[in-house]
Amino acid sequence: MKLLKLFISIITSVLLFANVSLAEKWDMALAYGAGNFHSANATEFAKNVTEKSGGKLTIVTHPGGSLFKGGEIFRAVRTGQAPIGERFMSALGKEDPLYEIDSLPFLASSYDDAMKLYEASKPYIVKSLDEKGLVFLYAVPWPAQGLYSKKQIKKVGDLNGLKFRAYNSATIRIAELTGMAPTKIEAAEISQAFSTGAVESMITSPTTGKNSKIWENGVKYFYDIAAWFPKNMIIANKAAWNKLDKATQDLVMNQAAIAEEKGWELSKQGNTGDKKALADAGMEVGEVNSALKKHFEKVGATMSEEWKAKAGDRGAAVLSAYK
Ligand code: PCA
Repeated sequence: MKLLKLFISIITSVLLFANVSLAEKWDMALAYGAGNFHSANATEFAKNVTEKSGGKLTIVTHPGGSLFKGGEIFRAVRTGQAPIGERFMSALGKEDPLYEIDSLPFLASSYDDAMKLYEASKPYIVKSLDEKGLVFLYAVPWPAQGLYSKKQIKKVGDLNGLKFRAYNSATIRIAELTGMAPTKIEAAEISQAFSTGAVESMITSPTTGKNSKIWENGVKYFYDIAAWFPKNMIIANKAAWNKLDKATQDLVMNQAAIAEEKGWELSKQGNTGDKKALADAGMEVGEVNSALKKHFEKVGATMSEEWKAKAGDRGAAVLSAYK
């Protein structure tokens, strides 16, 4: 009898221990506000994984940079301070120029091309992340990037000297090549930067303009140049990943694929809906004239050459797979 009791107690502790070690909780770092479609989509992904994992993995999202700011998320996930997070891929050019491919102006200026470019670059990006101890889960583009300005832009010279809000090296380079004065500012600080007069123009999606109620900060013009479709990517720390059993890893990957498809769809909806929202709020939404368009295309061509020189053989391989 004594032996039986001992046996039961050992089995119970082993089971309890096993249960504890199998139940993981992941805090997910998101840079953009809770109302943004990327954050909403990630929250849905987290909820689905949590519900379907049978208690093995709980993912809790922290939008709006509340756990880590956008600029800190890549390192936080890499070092395991956050097991999972979302990062704007093309801000990571210093880590690997391949991550910048979706911010090269006019390389892909439709959703179909953006998807082709994604497919061509994905194997290299997944491998590069893997080498840094990261597991790639999914990526979703922002709507087409357009030019916002407080002043009307009628000719190339109107860009000269404009205080320009940049979000990565590519947008800084565009500013340099068009005579604007760039300052890097996180999406969360856009409204403040425009209202204080720190900046007066930027290139970003209709979504980010809408989310920051940009019309309330003196910005009157949106030029739909559809220059590129930059992506956010969701990455996990590999050590955290390796703690999950195979079934849970499969579940996460399946839900990631579902979230990716939904995210692209939401992005497409935002690409039309959010432009309409800018117009409804009283902004002038239109195109740039052909001289300006040519000017931006020239800038894009210069940047492509510069990028090719940085990205070497892997860059060339992606571009030839894309074309
Ligand atoms: N919004 C983000 C990145 C690209 C976009 O459309 C931003 O402006 O920071």
